[in-house]
Amino acid sequence: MSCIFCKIIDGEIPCSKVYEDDKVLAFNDINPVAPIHILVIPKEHFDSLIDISEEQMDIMAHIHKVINKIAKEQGFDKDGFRVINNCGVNGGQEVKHLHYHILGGQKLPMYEA
Ligand code: IU
Repeated sequence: MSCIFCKIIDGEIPCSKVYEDDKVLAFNDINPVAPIHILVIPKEHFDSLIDISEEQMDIMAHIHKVINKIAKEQGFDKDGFRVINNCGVNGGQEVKHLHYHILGGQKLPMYEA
């Protein structure tokens, strides 16, 4: 098993854990680009968003439920935050294990799509 996020899930590689349940893990990004930068990943390995079948979509609702909970715990319900999913080569995805970035703690810069 070569996936680095699977190794983090298995405890082979340590992480700064923010939240965990039977389906997802959330931890602080090792290279934060905002004052708060948390990654939320499913424990089941999916290469990316596009690799989830219709039957497997329940995990997406769960991930969003966890993002909502973490955002409230971080106090982001007051000033807002950003959620990012980079998908595939053109999306700039570097780690091939589905993950959502939660960014907050300051007014985030905009970029042109
Ligand atoms: P991307 O969406 O695949 O580009 O983002 C991958 C993120 O995973 C990136 O922000 C890295 O800093 C982060 N990360 C990490 O937190 N821990 C790791 O061991 C590795 C990458 I590798």
